[in-house]
Amino acid sequence: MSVTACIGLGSNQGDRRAHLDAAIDSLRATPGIEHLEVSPYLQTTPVGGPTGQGPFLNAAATFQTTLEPLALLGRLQAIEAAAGRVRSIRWGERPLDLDLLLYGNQVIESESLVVPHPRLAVRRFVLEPLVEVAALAVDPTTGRTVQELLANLERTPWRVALCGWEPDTMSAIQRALPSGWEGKLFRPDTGSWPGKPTFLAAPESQKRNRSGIQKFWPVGTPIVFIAAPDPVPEIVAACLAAMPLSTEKPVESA
Ligand code: A4P
Ligand code: MG
Repeated sequence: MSVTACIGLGSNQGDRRAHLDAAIDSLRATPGIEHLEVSPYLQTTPVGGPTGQGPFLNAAATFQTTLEPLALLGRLQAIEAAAGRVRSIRWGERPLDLDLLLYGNQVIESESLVVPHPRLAVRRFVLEPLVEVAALAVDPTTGRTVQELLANLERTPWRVALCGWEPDTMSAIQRALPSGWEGKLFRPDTGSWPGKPTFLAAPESQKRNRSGIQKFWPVGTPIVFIAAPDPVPEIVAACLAAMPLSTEKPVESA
């Protein structure tokens, strides 16, 4: 059966345009990949990783594929290797990075593959090209379309509600907040935040809490930070992953 997949492409080493062009050619020539559409290439400032890296050229592509997710990842990694990619420093310079962003509406969490890509929702350098080829594709972990995720990056969250009961939990979450955020304590057992939805705040499993985050993350309203007492680190990570922390802007289009 054929599935619509979306990938992100990036290069900040060597002849960046040639690396992206070659990757697109290799994908088009791959059996089991059809109807490939590619976005314009955007020059972007590096996010994370060692300082002193050159700017990236980023792009996105969407296609129909009959390859299973792991087979597709293997193909992407083979194309990266052919471009001379050697994995050393995380987020270091690379001639070619190919990330599987979306694979239909599947949620995959295995050791070697996490789909949707865990940082999809917070990365302008991914969403900006992706919106050009897959504006209406839905991220199954948030239920939001790519264009909604991108619009979400334009909003500056102005308030964060911390839910929970145990002081340790509260301080762990407060420590995890990026600087410049206003964190307020919200006690789900004593009332709701004015103008905010009522929270799902029971100390349920992580999955349940993730769906709570998604449910109470309406597009166009301030972000609500939801956490319950356990397991704290996973929930904090899930919350952070759902929030638009990215402020990076492309420096120019190329
Ligand atoms: N892996 C798990 N899920 C996936 C997936 N959905 N797609 C595993 C691809 N790979 C996935 O990836 C590390 C491991 O992740 C792989 O072995 C694979 O099994 P990697 O490509 O070796 O390492 P990486 O790319 O350095 O790490 P990562 O975590 O994928 O980095 P990101 O989050 O993709 O960030 N700034 C700008 N402006 N433009 C960029 O393109 N890219 C990064 C990389 C950082 N900053 C950037 C850019
Ligand atoms: Mg990668």
